[in-house]
Amino acid sequence: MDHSPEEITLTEQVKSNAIRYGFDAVGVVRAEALDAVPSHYIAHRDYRVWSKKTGEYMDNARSIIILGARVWDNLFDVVVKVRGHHEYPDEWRGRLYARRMMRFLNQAGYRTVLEPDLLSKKRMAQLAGIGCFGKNALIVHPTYGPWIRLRSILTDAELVPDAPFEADLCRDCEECVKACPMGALTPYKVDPDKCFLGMTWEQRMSDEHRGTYLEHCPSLTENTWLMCSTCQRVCPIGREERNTRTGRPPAG
Ligand code: B12
Ligand code: SF4
Ligand code: SF4
Repeated sequence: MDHSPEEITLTEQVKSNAIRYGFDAVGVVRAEALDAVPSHYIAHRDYRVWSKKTGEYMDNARSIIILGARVWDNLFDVVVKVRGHHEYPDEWRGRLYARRMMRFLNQAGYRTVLEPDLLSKKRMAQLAGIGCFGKNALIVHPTYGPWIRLRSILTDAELVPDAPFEADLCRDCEECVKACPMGALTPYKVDPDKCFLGMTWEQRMSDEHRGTYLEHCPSLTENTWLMCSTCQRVCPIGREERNTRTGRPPAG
């Protein structure tokens, strides 16, 4: 499909702004291309539903901007207990960056929907060329490995789409599958009933799992702890890049 000079310029602006606003990766998918993927079942702790189509979030949606933010520190995998429910500070960060992008598009006259949650972000990221679908069932970026978190914006702006990511970066590696303490991974698939993240608190703290759970999801303060990231830690892709952020130098 041919794109007008205005669409090409707008896409370039969206991409350079994404980096300026705080993201580390950005890609574009046509709404039509995502809708062409058959719906799938989403099994989450809090809901079990079928994925939706873009039209259920916006009339005449044209494009999806998928945005990746690197997670190079344990801080980004923190969960906070807030008045009986759980919140994820890294999500606050990603949404803050994404709102900057929405403001830019809204001021240019386009409509936007932040985080249409029942559209597959992993599928968007693969279709937008951000990375491959790994054996850990996560998107693996060629430089950052699985250490990115995804945010998305649906818009009626016509943008130039990226080419899908076709290569399989995993090849014959299976480190994540072997490392999962719950046996939740088979290549390219996670069993949400076995993964710690998909379990209820009661299941995690049962006599059967408590010890392993506390080892892989250690507490930080009275109300915060880390999500399990064992299947990401063993991944050779992006490990070096993660280690380049060294933090504060030692005193003296
Ligand atoms: C539900 C959910 C879970 C469930 C798992 C359900 C599942 N089967 O994926 C639970 C609670 C267990 C979970 C755990 C985690 N999650 Co989660 N989760 C989600 C959520 C909300 C929906 C995912 C979903 O729809 N799953 C259902 C499956 C069937 O859908 P899907 O995998 O997207 O569907 C497509 C692919 O499976 C594809 N496909 C299937 N096989 C293959 C094979 C190949 C080769 C290809 C190309 C494609 C392909 O086809 C499907 C249709 O298009 C997304 C956010 C979102 N709204 O998308 C985050 C999300 C996927 N989670 C994420 C993360 C980081 C995690 C955790 C690491 C926890 C954490 N620290 O946040 C763990 C990792 C567990 C693991 N190894 O997968 C990130 C992934 C980032 C990345 N790099 O990919 C997301 C995108 C959240 C975010 N905003 O960044 N999660
Ligand atoms: S997050 Fe932990 S429990 Fe879940 S699949 Fe990865 S290693 Fe297994
Ligand atoms: S650990 Fe190996 S198999 Fe798993 S996602 Fe990384 S490269 Fe792929």
